[in-house]
Amino acid sequence: MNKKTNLAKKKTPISASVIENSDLSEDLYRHFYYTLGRDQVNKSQRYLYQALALTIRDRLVAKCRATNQHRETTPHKQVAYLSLEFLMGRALNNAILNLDLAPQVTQALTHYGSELEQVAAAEHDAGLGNGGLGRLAACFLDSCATLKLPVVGYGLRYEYGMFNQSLEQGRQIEQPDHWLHEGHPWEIAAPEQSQRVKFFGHVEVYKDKNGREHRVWVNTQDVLAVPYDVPIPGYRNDVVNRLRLWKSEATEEFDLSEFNAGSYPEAVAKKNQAEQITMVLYPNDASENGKELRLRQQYFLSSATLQDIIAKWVKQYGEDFHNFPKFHVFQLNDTHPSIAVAELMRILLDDYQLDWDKAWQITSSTMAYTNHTLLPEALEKWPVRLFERLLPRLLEIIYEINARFLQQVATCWPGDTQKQRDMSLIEEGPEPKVRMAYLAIVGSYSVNGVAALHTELLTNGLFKDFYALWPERFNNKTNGVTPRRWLSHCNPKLANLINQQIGDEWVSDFSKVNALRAKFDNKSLHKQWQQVKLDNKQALVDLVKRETGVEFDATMLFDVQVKRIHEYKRQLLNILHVIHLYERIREGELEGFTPRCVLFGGKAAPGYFMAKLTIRLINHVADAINNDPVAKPYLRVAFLPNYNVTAMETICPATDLSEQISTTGKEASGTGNMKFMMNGALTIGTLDGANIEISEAVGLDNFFLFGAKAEQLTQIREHYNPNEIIANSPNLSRVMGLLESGHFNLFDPDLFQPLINSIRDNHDQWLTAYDFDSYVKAQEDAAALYQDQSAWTQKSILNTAASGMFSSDRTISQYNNDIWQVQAIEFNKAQGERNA
Ligand code: 26V
Repeated sequence: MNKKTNLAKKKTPISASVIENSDLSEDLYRHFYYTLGRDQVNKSQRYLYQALALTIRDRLVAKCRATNQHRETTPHKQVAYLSLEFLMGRALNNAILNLDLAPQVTQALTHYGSELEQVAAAEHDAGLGNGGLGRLAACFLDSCATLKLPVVGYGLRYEYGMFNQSLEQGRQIEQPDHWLHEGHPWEIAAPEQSQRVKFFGHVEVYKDKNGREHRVWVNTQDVLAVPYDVPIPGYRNDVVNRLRLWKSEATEEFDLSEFNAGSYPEAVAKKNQAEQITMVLYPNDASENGKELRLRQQYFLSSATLQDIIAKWVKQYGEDFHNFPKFHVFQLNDTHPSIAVAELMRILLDDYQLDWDKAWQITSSTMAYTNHTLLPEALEKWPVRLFERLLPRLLEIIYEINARFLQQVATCWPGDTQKQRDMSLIEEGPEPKVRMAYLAIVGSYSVNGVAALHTELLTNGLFKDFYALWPERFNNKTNGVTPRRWLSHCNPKLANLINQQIGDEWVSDFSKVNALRAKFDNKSLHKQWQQVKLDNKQALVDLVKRETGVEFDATMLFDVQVKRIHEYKRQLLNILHVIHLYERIREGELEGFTPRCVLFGGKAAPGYFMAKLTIRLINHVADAINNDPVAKPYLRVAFLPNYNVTAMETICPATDLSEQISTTGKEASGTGNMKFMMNGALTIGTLDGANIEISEAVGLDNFFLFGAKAEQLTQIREHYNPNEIIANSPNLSRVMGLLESGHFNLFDPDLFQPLINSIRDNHDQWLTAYDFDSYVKAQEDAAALYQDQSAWTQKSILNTAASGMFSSDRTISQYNNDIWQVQAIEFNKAQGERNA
C-alpha cells in the first residue's frame, strides 16, 4: 500500500460501517432540515425527495469509497465503457432496492406523512440517451456492479437530455429537457481531476538532438473537461461502481487573455463555445448529419477519458506502458467514441514518445468495439475537411493507421486495388470522409454484434472483408436487460408472486426463473398471475387516462408498441392493422372479435418527416376510433406522449401483447422485447434481431410469428410489387381504401399521401404491404388465444420462465469471459472498514 492511500484514508472521517449503522430517519431529517434548510413538506414532495436522495447517496458514497480502495490497493484489470449515451432513468428506487433499504425508508417517511411512491415521483429521469443503445449502457452498468466487475462508465453530462415530447393536434412538439434545473443529488463533482481537451490549432514538426522527428499539436483552443461521478450500486453486494460524466467548461486563460485584450464580449462568446459541447444530447438516433458539434462531443469524451486513465497510470507506474493492456480495456459503445483509437495513439506517441509499433500494439490490444446498427444512414462518416480543421493531429494519425492497414490488405489480396478502396478508412469522392466503423474495427481486438442474426449480417454483409481478414476478432453478444429494474422494481407484485413460487435467487441469477416452467399449468398460480396482470393494467389505465384522456379498459387485451418512431420499426404496419380492426367493427364482422386497447409511444427525431407523419396518422386514427361509439366496446387507441424509461416501468408490467414487428434484417437486437417477455407478455414479431433468440427460447407455440424471412429478402425485393399485393388482399385493399378516402384527414386532404405512397412504392424498403396479411393472421391467432384465458396465462408464464437468458447479467458475463477477462472484486469487508 503506498503512502498516498494511507494519507487519504486518515482523512476519511466516516467509515462505511458507521454510515451503514447510522439511523436513516435521523439522516433524512438532517438533510431535510439542515442541508436543504426546509421545515415543512410542501405538496410537490421535491425537497423530501432531495433529502432522501442525499441520505441514500451518503450510503452509496461510503461503499463507493470501499470499492475504490480495493481498486487502488489491489492492482487489477479494469474496463472503461465509453458511451455517448447512458439512459439511466430514475435512480432513487434502484438504489433503495439494491441496498435493501425499503423497510427503513418507508419507516422514515411516515414521520412526514409521505409514501415512497409519491416521493420517488419527484425525480426527473436522467434522459441522457435516445433509446436502445443508451438504455443498454445503463443496464450494463447495473449488471457489472451486480457481478462485482471493475467497470467504469464514461459519458457526457448533457445539460439538456432527450427532449420532452408533447402532442398538439396529433403533432409531436419538442420541448427542451432541462433535467438539471433542480440539481442532481446523485452526482459528485471532482474538479481536481479535470482534463484539458485540445481543438483546432496545427501540427509542427521538429527534430530532437538524436535526429528523431516529433510532431506537436500547437496553437490549440483548449476546453476543460470536469468530471461528475454518479454511483452505481450492485445488487446487495457492497460494490458501488461509478459512472463518470464529463462537463465542458472554458479554461481560465480563455477569459483572461481576451479580457486583457479588452474584448469582454469575445471572451464570453468563447466561454459559451466551450460550454456548448456538453449542452445537449443529439436526438436523432439514425441519420448522421455530420454536425461539427457532434464530432466535438465525441472527441471530448474520448480524449478526457483516456487522459484521465493514463494520468492515473502514470502516477502509479510511471511512463512504462508495456503492461498497460494487462490492466485496461476500452469498450466502445458503437462508433460514437471510436476516435479514441486515434486519441490513444496520439497520447502515447506525442505525450509519452512511444514509437509507432509499441503504441499500436497497446492501442489495438485494449480497444473493443460493439456495433449496434446495420442501417447505412446511421454509420458514421466524418468529412476529412472537418477533421483537418478541428482535429488536425488526429487526422494525421488516421492517415498513418490507414496507410499501414492498406499494406496489409495489399498483402492479403495482391493486386486488388478495388479491395483497398473498399476497405480504406477514407472514403474517396468529391467530399472524402473518414469511415469511423472501419477505424474502430482496425483498432480493436474484438468486434461484436448484439444478437445472433445481427452478428451474422455483419460478418457476411457489412463487414465481410474485415471478417475475411480477421475472423477471430468477430463475436456475438446478444443483448440483455437488468431484471432488477425490469422486474423486481417495476413489477413488485409479479416479483413477489415469483418469489413465493420459486424463491428469490432469480434476482441475481436470472437463469433460475426457468423453475417457473414446471408450474405453467398450476391453476392457483394462474389465478394469482391474472390478478397481478389486472392490477398492473389498472395502473396503466390510470396513466393513459391522465396523460391522454383516453379510457382504456383493463379487461381488454393490451396490445403495446413503444419504442423510437422509425420506418423500419413499422409503427405504420401496426396502425394499418388497427384500421383493419376498425373496418371489421364498422362492417359488423364481430364474430370472435377480442376487444383490445392499442397503445403507442415513442419519440421521432425532430427532423424525421416520415416518423413525425406516422405519429400524426396514429393520433388521427385514434381520434376517429375513440370518438365512434360503435367502436368503444371493441377497440380503443392511444398515443402516450413522452415515452421514457419511467413510463416503460408502468407499461411493460401491464402489457399482454408485445409488438416487435420490424422489417427482418433491420433491428439489430431490440431490448424492449426482452422487458415485455420478462413481465409475461406474449410477443407478436418478425424473425428479426433478438426476436429470433426469444422465439427459440420460448418456442414458436408461445410466440406469434409472421413476416418475411431473412433469406427470402433479396428475392422479395427484386420483384416487389406492392400494388399487386394490395389488389390481391381483400383486407389490405379495404384498409388502403379507407385511408385513401381521407377518412382520417377530412380537413387536411393529402395529409397522409407520403405514407400511402411509401406503402405503394416498389422500392419500399420496409415491405409493409408484403407482411400485412401474415401480420393480420398472427394478430387473429393472438386474439383467439386471449379468449382462452387459461391457455393465454400458461403461455404468459412460459414466457417469463424462458426469459432467463435475456438478463444483462448473462450478457455481461459473456463480455467478461470472451472480451474483457477482468476479475470480480472480492474485497474483504472487515479490511475495508479497518482501513476506513
Ligand atoms: C446514431 C446517431 C447518429 C446521429 C447522431 C445521434 C445518434 C445517436 C445514436 C445512434 C445509434 C443508434 C443505434 C442504436 O441505437 N441501435 C440500437 O441498439 C440497441 C442496443 O444494442 C438495439 O437493441 C437496437 O436494435 C438498435 O437499433
